[in-house]
Amino acid sequence: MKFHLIAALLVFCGSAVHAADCAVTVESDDAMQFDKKEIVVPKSCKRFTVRLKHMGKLPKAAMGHNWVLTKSADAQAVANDGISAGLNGEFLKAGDERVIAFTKMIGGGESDSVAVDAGQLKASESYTFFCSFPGHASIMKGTLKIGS
Ligand SMILES: [Cu+2]
Repeated sequence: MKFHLIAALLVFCGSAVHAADCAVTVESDDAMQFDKKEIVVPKSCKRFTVRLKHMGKLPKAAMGHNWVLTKSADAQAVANDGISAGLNGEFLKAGDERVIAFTKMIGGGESDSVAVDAGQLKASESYTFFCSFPGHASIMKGTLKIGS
């Protein structure tokens, strides 16, 4: 069992040297900020993993953050429609098809990650990531695009 795990790690590390980095870590805090305004997904990535970390101390009921990806044209409406879903509903309308990917809502000291199906993203489209906690999206937002 142990041998297989080590072998798998070696294969993973070996290929990672040549492959594009198909993951990013986004940090958030008690000051309602993401540490990134732009994320570029390498064109060669089929899956792109976003890890969201909350570096603050406040609980999610007071300063919750999530990472939601939509087309830029949909971002504001998705944020508005999510308010009535409440904290238990991740501040996202249930089954909202405009949402491409999202992490759960987290509080201080917590983290979550989500794998984005990068194959469905278009280089010609404008994508926006944001936090859907009420009032946060106006500050906690950025753009995501496909790299060359
Ligand atoms: Cu937030």
